[in-house]
Amino acid sequence: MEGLVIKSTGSSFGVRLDDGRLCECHVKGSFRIRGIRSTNPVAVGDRVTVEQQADGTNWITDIADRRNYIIRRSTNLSKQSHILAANIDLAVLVVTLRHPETSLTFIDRFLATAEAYRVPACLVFNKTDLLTEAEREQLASVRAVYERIGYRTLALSARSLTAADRAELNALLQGVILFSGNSGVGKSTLLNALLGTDIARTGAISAVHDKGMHTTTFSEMYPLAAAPASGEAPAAWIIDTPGIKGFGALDMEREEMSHYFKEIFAAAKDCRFGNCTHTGEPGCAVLPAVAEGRIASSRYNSYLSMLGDCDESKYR
Ligand SMILES: Nc1nc2c(ncn2[C@@H]2O[C@H](COP(=O)(O)OP(=O)(O)OP(=O)(O)O)[C@@H](O)[C@H]2O)c(=O)[nH]1
Ligand SMILES: [Mg+2]
Ligand SMILES: [Zn+2]
Repeated sequence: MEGLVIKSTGSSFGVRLDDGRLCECHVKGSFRIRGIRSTNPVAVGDRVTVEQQADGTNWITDIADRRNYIIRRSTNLSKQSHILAANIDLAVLVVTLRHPETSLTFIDRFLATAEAYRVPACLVFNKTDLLTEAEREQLASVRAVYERIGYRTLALSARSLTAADRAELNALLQGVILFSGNSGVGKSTLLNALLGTDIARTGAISAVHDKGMHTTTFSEMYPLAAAPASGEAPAAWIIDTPGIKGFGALDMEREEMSHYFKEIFAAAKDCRFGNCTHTGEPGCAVLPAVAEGRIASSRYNSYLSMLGDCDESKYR
């Protein structure tokens, strides 16, 4: 039997078989994807083959080749990595300027990772209802940084979605959509608002730390349109994921890091040396672009911090 992995708790997987039936499956301990050392060999979004044993249990026996996936390497530089989801049409990074505050470095690390894995990404700035007038201006300038690079950005309040927000989201959300971001930014709240039900659990953010409390604990995919058991595949699936703290650079080479920062990559075409890392080489075209404000300094700093990860892992 063939199906789609729609839920992952780490130890078991929810699979929607192609006839519309849902079943709980397990994976043999020895089963590993070639070439990827990850904590989870099977991820939400994977197409799998399922075999039912005589005792009624279901086992995943094969995983189809992935079109793409997003992988997160833990920031503590352990070699372990975790596949957030596979076969993604769009990664939506939900971020908040306040309560909690998403760092620009976090945004850039996420976007660079998405570029590295060729997953289209966009940004949803949530909780705009909590912003002061001054913070709204800050939001506008942060959005402008990303829009100028070519990333689509939306600003909204998931708690009170307007008809215009809904229309914009529905046009954007086609295929398999990954919702990612720090804990407490409102991923599950936005999902519920789109589905019109309180299907995903949400949780208040900590008053003491102004951070989320990791309410969502496993990844799950929700159909945006057709009912899951109707046999007919829905037009869009949204994957709600647990909040993440940070993104470490993957096994990227120093020289290729700038490929994942679109505007740095574009400016680098004019660098004197093909292997320029934009850290002081003569004839570098990126440094003047940063100095003149054509490249945001926050983006350049994020680039440097990811380069730093490469060095650390190399000289360890
Ligand atoms: N004021 C305001 N609060 C919001 C908004 N969206 C979400 N919240 C609140 O933020 C808190 C966290 O929301 P969740 O949806 O649980 O956040 P999450 O991103 O799913 O968090 P994790 O599952 O922990 O990763 C809840 O108390 C929500 O009600 C918003 O637009 N405005
Ligand atoms: Mg959640
Ligand atoms: Zn350069």
